[in-house]
Parts: sequence; structure tokens; C-alpha cells
Amino acid sequence: MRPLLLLPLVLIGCVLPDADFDMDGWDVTDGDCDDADPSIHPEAEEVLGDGVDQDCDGFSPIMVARGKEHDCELGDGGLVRCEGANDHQQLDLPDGVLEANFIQIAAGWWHTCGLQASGEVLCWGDNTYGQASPPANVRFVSIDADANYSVASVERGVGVCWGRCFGF
Ligand SMILES: [Ca+2]
Ligand SMILES: [Ca+2]
Repeated sequence: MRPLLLLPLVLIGCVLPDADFDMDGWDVTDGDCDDADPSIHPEAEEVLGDGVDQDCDGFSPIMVARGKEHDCELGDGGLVRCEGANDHQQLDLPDGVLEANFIQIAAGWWHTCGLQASGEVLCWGDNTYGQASPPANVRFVSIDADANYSVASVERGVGVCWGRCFGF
């Protein structure tokens, strides 16, 4: 008896474009980009580094940097995408680096930095304390940022800070 009961439901589902097949509360007209997987829909929690776009925004980040009012995501292809407040241009990557090959990102309150595969650090956003002005001609291996400062390592245990550093 069960197949006979299910068949009409399946047929109805095929006919209605706004059917929610995975029953996650979102259908394709709401922006569900995988209506066969209930863990994937707009507003789903993004799992970093798995190559799957859980929140259906067209981007599968490997790293997220959160500022006070902005977020930047680093995608697997090395692209950085930022959203949120832009009152200090903290979303605006320097001209000509949109295709840059970033391997790490970090955000302070109102600025953002990215480490490129080459070891070069680029920063953008609020530069009141010089926090968006990394030392020139230095190759780094990792970066971090917070508040009004940025830090980067040139090798294990050896750090450089710029901005309002307090004790670094
Ligand atoms: Ca769905
Ligand atoms: Ca993901």
C-alpha cells in the first residue's frame, strides 16, 4: 500500500516549483541551492574549508575574518570577498588585487589584511594608527589583526606589529 500513497505526493512535488523537497524550510524560489540536502540553504551555517557552499551565496570560504561591523571571507581560489560596513573602506581591496592569491586574511575593528602566497601582506581600511600600512619588502608566513593593529610572523615566533600595538 505504501507506494500507492507516496506516488501522488511525489507527483505533486514535481508539479509545484516551490516544493521544499528536503524539508529544510527553503525551496528553490527562496534561494535553496541544494534542495536535496537540508543542511544547505540561505542562512545555513557555513562550514569552512569543505568546498561546499552551505549558505547558497555563491562562495565557499576556507577562512572568515570578522571586524567590528564587517566580515571578509577567503575562498578556496584565493579570492577575498568582504561585506558589511564600509565607512573606513574596510571592504575595498586595493585596486588590481581582486584576483590576488591570498592564503590568509585577518580583520581588526575597521581594517582588513590579507597575506598573499608570495608572502606579501596587503591591508586596507582604517589607517589612523598605521594599522593598514604593513612594512614594505618583508615576506611573511602568517598574519593576524585586532582592534587597531596588525601582526605578522616572518618565521616561527618572530612577529612584527604595526598600528596601535601596545606591548608587541
Ligand atoms: Ca529545501
Ligand atoms: Ca562550506
